[in-house]
Amino acid sequence: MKLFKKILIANRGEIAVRVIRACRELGIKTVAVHSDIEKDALHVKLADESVCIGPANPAQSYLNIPAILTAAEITDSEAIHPGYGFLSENAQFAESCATSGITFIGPTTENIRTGGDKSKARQVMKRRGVPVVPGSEGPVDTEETLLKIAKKIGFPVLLKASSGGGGRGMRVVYDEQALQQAYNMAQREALAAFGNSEVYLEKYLSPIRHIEVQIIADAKGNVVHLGERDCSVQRRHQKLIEESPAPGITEKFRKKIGDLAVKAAKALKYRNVGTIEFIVDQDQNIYFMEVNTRVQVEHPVTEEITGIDIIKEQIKIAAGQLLLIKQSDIKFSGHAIECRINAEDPDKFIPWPGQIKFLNLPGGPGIRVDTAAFAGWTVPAHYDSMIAKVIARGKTREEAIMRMKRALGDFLIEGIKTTVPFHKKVLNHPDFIKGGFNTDFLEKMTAQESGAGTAVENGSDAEA
Ligand code: MV4
Repeated sequence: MKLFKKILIANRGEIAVRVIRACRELGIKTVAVHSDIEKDALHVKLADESVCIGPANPAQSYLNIPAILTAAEITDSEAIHPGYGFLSENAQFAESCATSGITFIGPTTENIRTGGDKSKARQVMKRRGVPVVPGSEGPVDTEETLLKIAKKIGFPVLLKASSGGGGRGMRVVYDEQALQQAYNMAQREALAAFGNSEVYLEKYLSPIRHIEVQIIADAKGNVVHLGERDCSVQRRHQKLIEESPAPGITEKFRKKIGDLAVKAAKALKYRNVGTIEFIVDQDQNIYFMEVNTRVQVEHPVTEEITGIDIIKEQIKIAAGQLLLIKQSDIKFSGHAIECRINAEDPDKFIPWPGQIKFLNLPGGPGIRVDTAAFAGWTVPAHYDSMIAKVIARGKTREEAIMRMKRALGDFLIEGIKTTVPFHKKVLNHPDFIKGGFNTDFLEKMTAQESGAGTAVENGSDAEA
């Protein structure tokens, strides 16, 4: 089967660079697109061709569908890779690509629509026997049903926007008195944020672990999973550290969550790469949360322990190839951890854009760095603050942690602040080292710090 001759990458930063690397290895020519302020960005330098698609404001450039489709047409690009964020989960964009005769490298428009409708996805799962958290069957449209379901499942409950996701548009309700007002507010907020007031109800489970499973599916309905990732180190729904395998889980649990992810993908008639997100409670019960219909930031940890290049698989499946990998071919080896390095104040997590005066990226045994940063480059204030991903692999979790600590020590940067000192703190925390913590880990860590007044040393960092 023939692959594409040329792909346009409708993204920027490290993921654009990551896609270019996969294309190089596959012998595919690449086209970068960029905004006015990014003509000197690394993805532009590395691509075979580049096209300026508009001003710095993402709405006028990286989200500008007509400009991107025009860029694809004038460069004779056969396919578009959307990366993550921006247009990657925009069903209308996927459809416009198809209309223009350009292959969208991702799932079907239908998959994107269902994935974007959290209440619908939940319904599909429930009907097909994938466990979901107790709650409403589809959106809640009257106050009577709301109260009836809340009483049945018991408080606390969680109101979620159908068009939300990733923690956006969620509201915890602790008792009956607060229910009605929360419902009205949730609907109003959902309408304002997503243009859709629909909300649904779930029992609020806490504490929980956030565990997701990478899947790959072809057009014939063959599906494999590439194991799980534990993403429980989050701050305000922003993942900061991810790892695979999930610490402390048994082979039996791993098979169970993997099989559920495959079942979920089949229920959705899913095609291409995707992630099935679950929450796991204290009793190891697994519940479906969402399907993410894009390649995720944290995909490298899975690549590191399976040896499978997820971006290449994405491209091959979009070109119509069938899966050559069987589940029994997939072997998991060692442990991988990813730290997201953001250009932010490491204590307050406020963005800290500016020019990088000096940069030493870590390397050496077991270290991979996915980045588009270089010395002299100015981190723009207009986009996401993530500037690098450091991925450490080891034969064991202990070895991966040790290597990550060494790599973070080698991550020298001057001119801007980064979250490197934060990561050093987490990697030295006894609860992180133990593994198997919940999503409340960071809150607990921060509370301990301020409570005991134990300032962790970070004075040796090179940040300005
Ligand atoms: C939940 C939950 C507890 N109970 N749903 C957050 C991201 C989105 N994908 C799903 N999320 C959650 N859904 C039920 N029924 C807990 C989370 C959750 C979370 C909630 C509050 C604060 C931090 C969190 C971190 C991860 C997941």
